[in-house]
Amino acid sequence: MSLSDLPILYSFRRCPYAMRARLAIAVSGTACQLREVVLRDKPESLLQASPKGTVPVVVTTDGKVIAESLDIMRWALTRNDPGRWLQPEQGDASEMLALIGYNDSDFKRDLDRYKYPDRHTHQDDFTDAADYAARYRVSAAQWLLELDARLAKHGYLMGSRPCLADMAIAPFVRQFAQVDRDWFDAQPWPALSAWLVDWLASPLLARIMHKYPAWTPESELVRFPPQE
Ligand SMILES: N[C@@H](CCC(=O)N[C@@H](CS)C(=O)NCC(=O)O)C(=O)O
Repeated sequence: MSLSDLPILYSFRRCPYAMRARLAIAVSGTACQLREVVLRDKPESLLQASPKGTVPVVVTTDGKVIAESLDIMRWALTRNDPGRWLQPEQGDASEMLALIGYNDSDFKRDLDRYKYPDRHTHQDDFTDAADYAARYRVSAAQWLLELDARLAKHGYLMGSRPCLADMAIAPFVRQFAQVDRDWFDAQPWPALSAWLVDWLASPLLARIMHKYPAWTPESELVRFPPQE
């Protein structure tokens, strides 16, 4: 099959939503043509496919547009799920989706306010950005301690092997840890730290973090996942 016949994946390397989509696409071995996007200069074809203009977006071979990262993960894993990410070893799919739901709402809120307090203080009538960041870091840390307790039991969020929740959440914990790595490493969450370190060192992550030039309509087609 030629590259131009493959589903199109609009992505941005460091976006945690795009990272989780690429993790699922790579593990499922679903070949796509990758279009690396510059967020401040989005391609017209992306905006036509998905006017909300977020990444990741998949346009399937029959023209269906999937514009939510979790839906892209499910699409890829429904085709092929060699690690059984859709079936957690412990608990069930609704518990897994609840964990991801908390990540995508409350934890993401805390993460954004901790990472970029200056962008948000005005919304909450706060004047001191450092105080503001600290407040949201406390809120985020409460949840991360809960994740640590889960991870301490079996190594992964829902058992002894990774599932969708691990892969959907890890890119956001990575971002949180990067804000102040020394502070993160000093917290009483050894199982969380070990889980993150392990994921950061994984060959799968290396595969999905390959750097590609920004796509333009004139670009050569790029296959994702890269050949092993
Ligand atoms: N709910 C969406 C969120 C995706 C999202 O917000 N992506 C960010 C990049 S990390 C984005 O595209 N933002 C639009 C922009 O910055 O213009 C998903 O899960 O795919």
